[in-house]
Amino acid sequence: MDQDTGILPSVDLAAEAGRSGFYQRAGAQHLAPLWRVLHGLVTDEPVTRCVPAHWRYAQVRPHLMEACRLISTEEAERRVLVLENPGLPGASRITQSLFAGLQVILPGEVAPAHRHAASALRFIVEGRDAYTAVAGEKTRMQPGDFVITPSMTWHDHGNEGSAPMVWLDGLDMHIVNLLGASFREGHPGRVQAIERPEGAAMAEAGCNLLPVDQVYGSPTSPIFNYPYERTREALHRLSRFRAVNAWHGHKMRYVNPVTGGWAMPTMATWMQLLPRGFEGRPCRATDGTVFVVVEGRGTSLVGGERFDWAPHDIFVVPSWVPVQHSAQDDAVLFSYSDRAVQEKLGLLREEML
Ligand code: 1HN
Repeated sequence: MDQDTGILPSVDLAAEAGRSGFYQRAGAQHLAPLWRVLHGLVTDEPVTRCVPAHWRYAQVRPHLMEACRLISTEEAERRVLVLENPGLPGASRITQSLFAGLQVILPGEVAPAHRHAASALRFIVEGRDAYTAVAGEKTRMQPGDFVITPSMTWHDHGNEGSAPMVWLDGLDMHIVNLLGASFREGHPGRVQAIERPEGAAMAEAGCNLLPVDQVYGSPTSPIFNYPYERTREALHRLSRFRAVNAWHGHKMRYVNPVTGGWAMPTMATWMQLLPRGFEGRPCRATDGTVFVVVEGRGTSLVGGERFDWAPHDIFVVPSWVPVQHSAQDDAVLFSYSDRAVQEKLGLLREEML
């Protein structure tokens, strides 16, 4: 098979010249021969141009700070540097299906309110006390927090702290766009009205209790900030009594407390603790996955590549590429992928090697 065209091996290439007139005449009627593209459309195994990649935060950060000197949040709407997969330049993709970017907001700045069909996750990298407001409620964000903006909810951000705030934005707009389902609206005001006290969502749904008179219609978790303080404590407590998983260390998934399913309908999210000296076994899965290093140092072998990572680094494991983690210190990794979609469609495959 020709890797680029997907032409079938059974097709006689010498005979193809004699068919070119037919291809032209059929093409004029917007008809094309499947046998020239079939194996590129339906591949034996996952084929993606997405490659393993690693962004060292020490090398990324100066560019974020330079962007702050060059453009305001007002002008940019969102001051984000896109993490472009090197195999997919210009596509605003970190995996085949997902977006990742690093957003920076300076003290006193506001990122104006808007809403869109794409869902977003924020994973806080550095800084303290910037807020995001989602559907009428504010939450202040701290490093390691996992924050959700559900589809079509108004959201604006502001930095009321004293230092630049940086977070990773993960979005599913490529999935939304694939389906032709994109909508976006700017808010008539610069920021939305705040209608609920800070902490309301956590009180309603974050304590293993749900109000008896609440009806849940959204496929997204009602918790929109999963604070690192609580996540970290859960992982460390778990690690004291529970056997370590040979592939993942101590790995937990973020759940929607209403359904027990993923916190978001499209993007699956996890946090894992790799105890000091952990030497993981390799595994692979069909969901290309983005990792953010929260704490500690370690190494991940991704296909043939070796990534030696440190706090705030980001790396990506493409679909079906084996990955194997090891940790020098107690290390904590956040990750997200399109697994929530793949599971719903019955497409997910995973191999523990
Ligand atoms: C967006 O709305 C945000 O709201 C961040 O902070 C990144 C990347 C692409 C499209 C929309 C935000 C985004 C985005």
